[in-house]
Amino acid sequence: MNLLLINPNTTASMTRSMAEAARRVARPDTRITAVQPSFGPVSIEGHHDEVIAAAGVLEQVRAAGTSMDAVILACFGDPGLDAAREATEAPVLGIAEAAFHAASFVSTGFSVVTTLVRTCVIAEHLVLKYGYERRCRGVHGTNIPVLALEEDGGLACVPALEDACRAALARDRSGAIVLGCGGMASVSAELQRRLGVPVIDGVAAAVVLAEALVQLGLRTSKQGDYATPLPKRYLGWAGPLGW
Ligand code: 5HY
Repeated sequence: MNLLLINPNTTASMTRSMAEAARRVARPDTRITAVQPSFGPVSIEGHHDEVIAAAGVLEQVRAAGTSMDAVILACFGDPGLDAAREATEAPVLGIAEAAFHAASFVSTGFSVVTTLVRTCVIAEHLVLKYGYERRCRGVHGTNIPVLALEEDGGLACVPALEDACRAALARDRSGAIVLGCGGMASVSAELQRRLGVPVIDGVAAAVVLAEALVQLGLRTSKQGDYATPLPKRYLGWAGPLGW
């Protein structure tokens, strides 16, 4: 199968490191194409970044056309997820939603450990949107900037992440950790080794869940709100995103 991994920010090295994490868990016959938008923020750390990144997601979904069997949005805010599902029949998975699903299979309650404290509300909104308020026991920021995770594979951030995870597990009495950034994919195995509890990386979770949906022959419904957008002109720089 053909899997499109979209990094909604515009940092190519982060696209590459998430593609590596995806290929580590993908089936041998899964071909992963990793892309990022031609415009937008180098990292997504707030509402303003997210809105522009969502348009970048739509640019890449439209560019892929019908060539992909599934699409992954590799940013923990799942920017543009619903709009992307309108734009294609292929299943579209956000790494936050995928991680919440995976965590709920292995724990009665999980904690999210993420980057800047200011982004915690974005994760909390997704917990409510996806109906995980009874399983997510807390969202915790570390004030580690997204791009700090790009330096030497994020290893320098592991001690601070480990401390934040231990504090979250104790405070929330939770049984698993969901990592709140695609850039943490490269350190999830090391954190799980150190913590001894399930540590869920949304990039890996989204890959295997996407493969499962394709294997089940499931595609995004075109009945109702995920129906293809109505024919409409978009003006200005958004012109190419019109229908
Ligand atoms: C992410 N930002 O996964 C989110 C993490 C965050 O550029 N990739 C980003 O802080 O919300």
